[in-house]
Amino acid sequence: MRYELYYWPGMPGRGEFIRLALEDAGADYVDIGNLSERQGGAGAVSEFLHAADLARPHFAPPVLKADDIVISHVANILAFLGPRLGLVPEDESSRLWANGLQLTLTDFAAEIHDTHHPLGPSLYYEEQRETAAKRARIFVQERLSKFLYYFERVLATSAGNGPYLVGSAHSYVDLSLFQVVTGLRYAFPQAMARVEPEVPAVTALVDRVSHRGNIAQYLVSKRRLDFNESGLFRHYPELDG
Ligand SMILES: N[C@@H](CCC(=O)N[C@@H](CS)C(=O)NCC(=O)O)C(=O)O
Repeated sequence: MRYELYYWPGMPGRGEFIRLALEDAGADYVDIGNLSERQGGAGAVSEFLHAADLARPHFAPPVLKADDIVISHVANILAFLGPRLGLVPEDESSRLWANGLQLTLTDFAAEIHDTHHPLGPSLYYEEQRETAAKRARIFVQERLSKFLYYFERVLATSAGNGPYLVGSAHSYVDLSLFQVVTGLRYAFPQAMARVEPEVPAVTALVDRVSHRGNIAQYLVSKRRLDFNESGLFRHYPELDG
């Protein structure tokens, strides 16, 4: 099975949550948006989203294609991939728990995005700087620690050699929390330096994930894209109060 990932080129963005699961499991996949121009490249994602013959059009990437199954939304894609890649336990209650945690990360990601785009994605950051400064201040003072303390609390119940978010084994949600914390360290280095000592289990999870065989190799490969100011996690020093 060769999976096809449709996501905007040149940035980790929300596509990275899917890449990490595929990479961790050593799955065969094509990152369509980052193919060379000759191979279809950047325009392929837009073409795919707007194809007139799609019976079920999708609103926004990431979109994953697995033969004739086409899925959008990070949490939905991971709920599909988790069992197939061995990245979630088998029982229904654990799968629903994993999906709930992933949806909390979806909410967290939306709030992180809104620190630099509080008025919406159709305006440039430069057109909403003042509102962004207010929004980011509240995010840094209240929301950042509230979300991280929540995950710390979940990890306090972790069994096994974790810390793990779901039961006593590594899961796709661990990979996504790794990505969120890594992105936050890039976007808000000062705020994270203050909060991280208070969430040692979260930090330990990030460390554990970064040392997993396939992930460690992926992180130093060309497939791992750098954070930048086009993506979800952006570093604007003025927002990192
Ligand atoms: N809830 C969706 C959000 C998808 C999303 O916001 N995608 C962004 C890129 S990261 C996009 O292209 N949005 C286009 C738009 O909102 O108009 C998910 O979790 O995948």
